[in-house]
Amino acid sequence: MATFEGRFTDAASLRIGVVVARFNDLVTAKLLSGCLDCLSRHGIDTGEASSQLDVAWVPGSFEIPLVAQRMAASGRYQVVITLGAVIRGDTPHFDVVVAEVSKGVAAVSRDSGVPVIFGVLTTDTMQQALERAGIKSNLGWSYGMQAIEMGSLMKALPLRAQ
Ligand code: INI
Repeated sequence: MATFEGRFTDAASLRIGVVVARFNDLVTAKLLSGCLDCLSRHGIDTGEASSQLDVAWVPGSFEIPLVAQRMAASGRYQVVITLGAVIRGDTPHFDVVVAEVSKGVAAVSRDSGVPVIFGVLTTDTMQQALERAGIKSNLGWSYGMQAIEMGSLMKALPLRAQ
C-alpha cells in the first residue's frame, strides 16, 4: 500500500500562478495579501522579480476560469490559485456568477490536470466577506496552504504509465 500526502516543506520548488478578481477588491486584495504571506513564509519568493509566482488580475470572478485555464495550459505552473468575492447583496445575478466561476474552476482543474484552488468567497454580505478576508481570519492564507499541499501531492503521485 502506498500513502500519498502533500508536504509543506518543499514549497520552494513550486511555481504558482494566482488569478485575482478586481471586483470587491476591498476583499480580494486582502485575500491576496494573506495568500502571499503564507507562500512567502513557506519559502516561495513573492517579490516583484520572482520567477516562482505570477499574479493576473481579472475584472470579476466571472472571468477567473478563462485566465486560470490559460495559466494551467501554459505548463509553467504546478498550481493555480483563484481569488474572488461574490456577494449576494450586491447583485441579482449572484447565482449566475457563482455557478460560472465554481463550475469553470472545477473544469479547468479536471481538464488540465493542474490543481486549481477555489478561493472565491461567496457570501450574503460584505461584512461576512471581510470577516473571511482578515477581520476574523484570512482565508487567503488557507488557500496558500492548500496550493502548497496540492502542488506537493501532485509531484508525489505516480505519473500515467507511458
Ligand atoms: N464579480 C465578482 O467577482 N463579484 C461580484 O459580487 C460581482 N457582482 O456583484 O456582480 C461580480 N460581477 C462582475 C462579473 O464577475 C464580471 O466581471 C462581469 O459580469 C463582466 O463579465
